[in-house]
Amino acid sequence: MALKLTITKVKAREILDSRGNPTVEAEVVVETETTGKKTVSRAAVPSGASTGQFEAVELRDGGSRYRGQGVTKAVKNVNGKIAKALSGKNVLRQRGVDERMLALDGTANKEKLGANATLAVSLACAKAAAKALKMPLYRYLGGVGADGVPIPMMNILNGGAHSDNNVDIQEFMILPVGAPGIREGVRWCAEVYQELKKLLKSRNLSTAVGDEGGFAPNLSTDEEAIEVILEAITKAGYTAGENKDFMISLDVAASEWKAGNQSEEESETEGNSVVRYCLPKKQQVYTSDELIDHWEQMIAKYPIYSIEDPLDEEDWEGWKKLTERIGDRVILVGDDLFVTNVKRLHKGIRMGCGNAILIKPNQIGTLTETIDAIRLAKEYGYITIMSHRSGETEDTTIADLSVGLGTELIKTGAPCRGERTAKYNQLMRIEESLG
Ligand code: 2PG
Ligand code: MG
Repeated sequence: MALKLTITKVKAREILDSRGNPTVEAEVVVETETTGKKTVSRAAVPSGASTGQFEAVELRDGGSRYRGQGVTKAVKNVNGKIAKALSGKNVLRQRGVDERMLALDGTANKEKLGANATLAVSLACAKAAAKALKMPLYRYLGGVGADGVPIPMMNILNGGAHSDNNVDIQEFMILPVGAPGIREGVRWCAEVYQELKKLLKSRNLSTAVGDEGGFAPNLSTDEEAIEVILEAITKAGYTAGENKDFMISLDVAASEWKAGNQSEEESETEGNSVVRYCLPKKQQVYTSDELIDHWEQMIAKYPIYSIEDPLDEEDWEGWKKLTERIGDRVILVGDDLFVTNVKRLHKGIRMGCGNAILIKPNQIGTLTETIDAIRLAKEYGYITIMSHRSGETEDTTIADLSVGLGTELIKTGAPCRGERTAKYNQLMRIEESLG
């Protein structure tokens, strides 16, 4: 007889995220048919600041309560429609559960139910299934395939929409590529982080932190951020470069830099990309082609492992050119470009845009669709990176997803702020249990 874990209750509530904004937490109760034993699990969803235009809809209430950010509508959707639709379903059929929610919503971007409502339930279902089977979530998701822990990308200097300083690039990350595992990797990163704090202090620069726990000082150029991080790596006793201890990664979040289209005259030259960029803080202007040159110069100058969203989410032609130009030397990560969406990833694969995808479950709204995006990426040799959002909760599910679904990397902020360290701490526990 097939095992059945019946969903007997689905319930949501409004809780706070790390920026003090409300978000959705869902609770799912399942009953093991053979024993009648009940298992409860919960999951909370995060929220972005530099949100991609093509992400699934995060349903917010509007009005004056919580300055319009309330999620009572999404909570109501879980407690009403979703609870009713899932009642009695077998939680082990994750795809069936998620497809039921997709059908109930009926829109392409989940605007009716809200991706915050669907994802909270979807993840809580997976966690309930794993718990009822007495398995860690990563093992339930990955089976015997879950046998490694990803390399962390720690965002130790924040700019862009994540901080109030004058730095335009959103994230400067360090990757302990030479570390023998996550425990050592976390230690190396934390040591560099503390060294960076000391360095900034000695230069009378701010050591206050941004949304993701990285420092957010004012600097004269964005390149200075890389220089000071490289100095901190050296001061901490490590080396930076290919086949060394550390590499650097950037998240440009260039969709935030888009400044409108070029005039017809400007775009007349064949092959010219039509997107124009303006760095919001420094007010520096680039065409797409100039920005492509800029990234080529940057990777020649610094030990850069990857650049995320180096161009706008609609600058497909620019992405194609950039990938042709430097895709053999650096990882080019689509975040706002792909939004964890197989349709957009398919387009990127077809056109030759990027060679890696950032995986944010709340960009798409269900676990099943997240798994589909990872599968497609892997099929075409794209690197996969599990990711947090700038507004997070203490929920550590993405740590298990990264191991269970086998993403090569994970980015979940600095080794600072509880909602960030919770994920790294969970990865260290998982590494220990993998033996
Ligand atoms: C990003 C993320 C996470 P946000 O751009 O990659 O670091 O930021 O959640 O604000 O979209
Ligand atoms: Mg990003």
